[in-house]
Amino acid sequence: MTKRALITGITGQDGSYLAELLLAKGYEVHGLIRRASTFNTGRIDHLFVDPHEANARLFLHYGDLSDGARLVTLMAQIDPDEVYNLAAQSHVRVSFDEPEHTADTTGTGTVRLLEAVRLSGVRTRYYQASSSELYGSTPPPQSETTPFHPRSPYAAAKLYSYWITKNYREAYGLFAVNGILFNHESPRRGETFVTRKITRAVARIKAGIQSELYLGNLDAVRDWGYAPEYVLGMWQMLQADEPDDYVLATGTGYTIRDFLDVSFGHVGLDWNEFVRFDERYLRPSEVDALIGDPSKARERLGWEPTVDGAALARIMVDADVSALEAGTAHWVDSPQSAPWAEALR
Ligand code: NAP
Ligand code: F7E
Repeated sequence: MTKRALITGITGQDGSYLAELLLAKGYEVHGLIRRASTFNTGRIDHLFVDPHEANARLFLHYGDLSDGARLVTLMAQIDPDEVYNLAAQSHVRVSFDEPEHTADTTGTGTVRLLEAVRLSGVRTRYYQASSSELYGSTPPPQSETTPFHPRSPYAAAKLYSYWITKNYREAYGLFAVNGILFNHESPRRGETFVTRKITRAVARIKAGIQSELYLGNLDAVRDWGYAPEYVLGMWQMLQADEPDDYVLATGTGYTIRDFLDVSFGHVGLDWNEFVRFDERYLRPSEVDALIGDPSKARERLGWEPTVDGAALARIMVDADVSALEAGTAHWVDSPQSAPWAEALR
């Protein structure tokens, strides 16, 4: 029997890698996509197969986490074996500018999706994209038993999602899990997150088309891993015998300065010559240090990350340099414009 999965946030970094993984495992994959005036499918264009073809296994559906009725309809239509809720307003700094919108999508959106599971009566397993931002100001190392202290509207919204997921597990017996994922990055990372902002700038400075890079706090510590390894962990959580919550992290912390050292150093440049400070990138309340303890995922799921922050920086710089040279700077491996135009309304 072919398994069916529904991914919200399929057009995002993680959604695109998860779709690849599930298709490779033989799943039929359904993705929720927001209608926009321009196409937002750049990260999944390379997976396109015309849905009229018999071998098509990836299908997109318009919907939004703010539209509960649509979620119920889709859930009943698709009848998925697994649901991955990756959709969110995921930018921490932006959540201070748009706290209400962030609460609506990153927080309330989760209960709308859980209600869609419950009301449609589908028998499915549910993955919730929880975050190391939940720990906020609680010092590292952070594990599944570390107390939470969120420091942003984003983290507060994710805290609600974490607990409502647990509640649906306890109240309704749903196979629902929280993946508490520490920062994970890739060449497909959004350009305004600090790692990608840096590696893109390295490529552009090396090519002579950018001369300065404006950043905020360089002292924060993050535990950066490689996104394709983290989506494997998501899938592993849904294959376990019992639903539970797991931390995914590398266990190694780097400062932004460390990431700058490796990234600029990789192409023979000194970041001190190019990086400038701009206070607009500071957060009203910062998360100083996140370093995860992934022992539980290693022991119970066999999940093992192999790429640490330094290796990641080199992967991302190499990808941004090649993409710039090839003239495909945006999504690296999918230069064509959206082929979905023929397949979507
Ligand atoms: P991302 O690249 O920002 O992708 C977010 C996805 O959510 C996009 O597909 C976006 O669609 C979609 N989305 C946003 N608002 C929506 C709405 N109202 N209705 C439906 N879809 C909506 O995020 P990511 O890095 O892949 O992260 C995936 C998930 O893991 C997020 O929930 C994030 O908060 C969480 N997380 C990420 C990390 C990390 O380090 N990457 C760590 C822990 C947790 P558009 O393409 O149309 O914008
Ligand atoms: O910031 C500092 C900034 O925006 C990392 C999301 O995926 O991971 C991500 O959240 C650090 C912070 O990621 C700039 O102050 C300095 O200390 O790349 P970021 P994040 O806030 O850690 C968690 C786990 C998630 O769940 C989120 O969805 O870098 N920083 N200068 C900067 N950050 C940005 N964005 N831009 C700067 O110019």
